[in-house]
Amino acid sequence: MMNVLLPRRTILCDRKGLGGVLTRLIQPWSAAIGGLALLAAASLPLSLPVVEAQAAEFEFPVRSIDEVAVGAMPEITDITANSGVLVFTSSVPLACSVVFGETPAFGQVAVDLDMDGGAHSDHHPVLAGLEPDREYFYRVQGTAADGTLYVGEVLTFRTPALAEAAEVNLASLSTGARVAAVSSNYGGAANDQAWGANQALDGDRSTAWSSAGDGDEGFIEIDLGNEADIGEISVWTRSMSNGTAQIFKFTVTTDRGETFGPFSLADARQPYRYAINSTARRLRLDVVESNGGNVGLVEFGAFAR
Ligand SMILES: [Ca+2]
Repeated sequence: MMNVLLPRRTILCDRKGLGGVLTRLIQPWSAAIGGLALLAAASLPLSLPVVEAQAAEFEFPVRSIDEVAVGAMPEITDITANSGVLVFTSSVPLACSVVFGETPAFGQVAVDLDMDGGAHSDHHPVLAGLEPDREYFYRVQGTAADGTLYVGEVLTFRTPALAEAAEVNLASLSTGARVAAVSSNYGGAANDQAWGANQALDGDRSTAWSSAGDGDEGFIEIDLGNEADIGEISVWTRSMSNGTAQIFKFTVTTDRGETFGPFSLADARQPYRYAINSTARRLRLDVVESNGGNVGLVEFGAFAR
């Protein structure tokens, strides 16, 4: 890798090909830095004001990476909770890097593992050490053998959350559960209509089962489709801004006749989980205490032990 000795003074570079000439400021440097470090150093915001170029011996061209993208723009693929891979094919061999981080100031750089100190055309640097469920900013940069620096736009991607998702909700419509009985649905709706009981099993926080004014008489019975060893249930009560429809206490009874609870619900903001440790095919939730009205559930869940 060739080191570049840069003097302690302002260095300016033209950035053409990204919608006109944008001159960016890189300063000050006093030590020999490697080409990759230079790439990282070039990760200054692209929105700096245009200033006049000087020090011709230190000017170098900066162009859009669009100009060397073959067919598809660089993109992050195979994103897991902890890593991602940049896939990019360039028409010009490049020493390629990706600067990335949780802010547009980046802070980390990934390079091709198979770079072998040279420029090439098939790039797949791994962005490692990511945190789950975070947004990341990144920019692709590559240096060609003639010194041209190709730079992409600042883009973002998001890592998924860690796999709580691996836990199967046995009381979900998507896993074969169904509503066996319900005290009522608001407006006489069928179970699969708005406010119908299915909406407590649909995995959607924007929908809810609402009874038709059942208050403390409200209940819902769920058939899991198969007998299962159940460790916990989760209950998310609905509520209304007029101070009704919220369940405060409930019991759960299995088709084997075991009753658990009463359990208390702290609020209507989220689901709460309760251990029942039982074997059952059907689970019936009975409201024990509420503030009356159209009680119901945003979601109900059951999880294997
Ligand atoms: Ca729902």
